[in-house]
Amino acid sequence: PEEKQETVEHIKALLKEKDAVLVAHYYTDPDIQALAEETGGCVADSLEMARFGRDHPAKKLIVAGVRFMGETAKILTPNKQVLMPTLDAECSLDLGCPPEKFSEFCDQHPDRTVVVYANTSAAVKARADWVVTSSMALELVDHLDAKGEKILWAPDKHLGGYIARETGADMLLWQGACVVHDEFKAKALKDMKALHPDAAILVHPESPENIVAMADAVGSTSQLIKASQELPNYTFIVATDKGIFYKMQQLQPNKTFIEAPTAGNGATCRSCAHCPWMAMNGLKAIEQALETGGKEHEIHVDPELGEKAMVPLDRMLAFAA
Ligand code: CIZ
Ligand code: SF4
Repeated sequence: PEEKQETVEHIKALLKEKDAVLVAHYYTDPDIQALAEETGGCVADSLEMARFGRDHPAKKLIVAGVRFMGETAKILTPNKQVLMPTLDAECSLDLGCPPEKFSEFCDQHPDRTVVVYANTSAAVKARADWVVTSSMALELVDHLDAKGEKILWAPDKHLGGYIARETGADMLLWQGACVVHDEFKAKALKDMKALHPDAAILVHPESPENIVAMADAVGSTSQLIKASQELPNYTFIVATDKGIFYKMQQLQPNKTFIEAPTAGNGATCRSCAHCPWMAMNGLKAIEQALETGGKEHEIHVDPELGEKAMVPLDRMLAFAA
């Protein structure tokens, strides 16, 4: 704990010295979220992270999250230096949607408007008409559907399926999935609910359909945090990355939050309900990124690709505004 406090103090000093600000996702380690809050940075979902990074005056952004979040920051602010605790923090949705294959898929369906989730590479975004996050995807698809547009959606099949069911839009789905959310199990969730009959179930729509079907509230990370404040329940079973408990518990200290089960027997495990790539972000890595600022930490996006990807990202931010 003493060593941790030293690291925290050192990071605080480095942030000032280097004119840097820490932007952290809700799924990162609680220590990182607390540090971002204490130093005037932000703790948010990927939409809010993008907006905050773009609008903040600091010269450097330290993005604690996974690679697409750092890339998005770089695309939106090419003149800022964007550093990440580690460049190895991937995302199974991004990995499961390689740009060449995706481009072929788009070529086969030229009549469809291409809508991609923010959890994609810069090259996939560059091929898209729209980028969305889970906090505004429903609204945007509803808007496009009302104009009579047919949609090609990538990469998350569960999120895409959820949006198609909710909006009735014609959506052709890329078959990607998140390694974390895909693991929630309906039978075990039913057993858990029987043990906590008064609990409300909160579900991120990257989860399978049978999990979404059991939810009292479905939504993005920020929407689930809001639901945890607004619903009258005192116990919540939460089907998303457990990093989110930091913010939920902070806002509602008298409520109890339980991880939704990921194994068939209802047991939970250390690595379940937590993204292995988000877990690669640590205080030491942040300290090192700030100290060296070097190539092991800096995000680069090919400028030409970045310019193309900026178009649907700007559209996203304008639509969500
Ligand atoms: O699962 C993710 O990566 C999420 C929820 C990202 C986001 O939109 O904040
Ligand atoms: Fe990607 Fe899933 Fe991790 Fe989010 S939780 S970054 S969607 S692998």
